[in-house]
Amino acid sequence: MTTTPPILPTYQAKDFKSDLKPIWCPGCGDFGVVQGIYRALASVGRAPHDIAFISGIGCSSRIPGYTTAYGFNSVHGRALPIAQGIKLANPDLLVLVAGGDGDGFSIGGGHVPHAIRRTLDITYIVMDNQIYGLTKGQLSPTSKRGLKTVTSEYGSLEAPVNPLLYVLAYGANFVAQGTPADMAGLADVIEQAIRYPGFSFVNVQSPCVTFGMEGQQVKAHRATMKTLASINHDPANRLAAMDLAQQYGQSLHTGVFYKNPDPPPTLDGQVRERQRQLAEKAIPRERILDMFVQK
Ligand SMILES: Cc1ncc(C[n+]2csc(CCOP(=O)(O)OP(=O)(O)O)c2C)c(N)n1
Ligand code: SF4
Repeated sequence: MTTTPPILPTYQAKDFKSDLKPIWCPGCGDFGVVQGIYRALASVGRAPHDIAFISGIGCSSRIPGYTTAYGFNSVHGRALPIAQGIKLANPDLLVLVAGGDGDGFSIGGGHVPHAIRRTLDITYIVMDNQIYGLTKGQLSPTSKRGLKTVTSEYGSLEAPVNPLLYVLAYGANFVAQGTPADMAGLADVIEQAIRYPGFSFVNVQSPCVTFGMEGQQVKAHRATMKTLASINHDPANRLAAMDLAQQYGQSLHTGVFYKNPDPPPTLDGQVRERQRQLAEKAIPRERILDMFVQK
């Protein structure tokens, strides 16, 4: 007897769009980022109810509400630890994390190395606009030296954080950059990041047209961006990726900087395996504390 294979549901980008109307300023790069996420999720093909989308606080962190996934617009700088807890509690979920450069590399910067070294299977998308947008234009960790803002009337005296180099230096296994000026390229790197088994990082150059640097607009990226494929970059070469990442702030390279072809085991996978092994030993719950008694 032949069995008919099950018909798997297919999704379109519109299935991930919620009824909530974004309140971002007209022209904000984040409009393009959410479109890129819809497209990537449609290609990955997981149901909206199988996705947990966690963000911090900021204009960009509103993004989960504009999708049909389960969302948590959480606490400034704390999206990564919350997302890791969710993934450990329910490893079957597809877990996405998003927020601004301030959320991720200022107040939340201390969480990034730990998410990288644990390498849970989650995807972190940073909307990097080099400014604090929600709070009306203060210096952010990625603001250029010399930038004049409401908190740096005479120009910033501080050097910016380089998010690409930061995550590569801490050993991230998947690192990419995109821009809403290239929607197909952005959707592609987000899809690759989601499919990568482990912590994956996508930096999106997402202009803040209201408080950001002068002339910073999505259409301006079209003229300056350069795809890594066009310069024959080998994404398996970590040192070459670090070399290119040093051009952050001067050149807009898009595509996959680094993809470790031999991903290490994920923490969620290892915890699940250990739970399985311990379940085989069938240690009664009431005896678990005895294991910690000094011999
Ligand atoms: C603990 C805490 N500190 C400060 C704030 C104020 N605050 C809200 S959003 C934000 C920064 C927003 O910038 P960014 O994360 O880069 O996101 P954007 O708005 O630019 O997308 C700050 C400082 C807060 N909400 N909570
Ligand atoms: S303030 Fe800037 S980051 Fe916030 S919605 Fe407006 S353009 Fe976007």
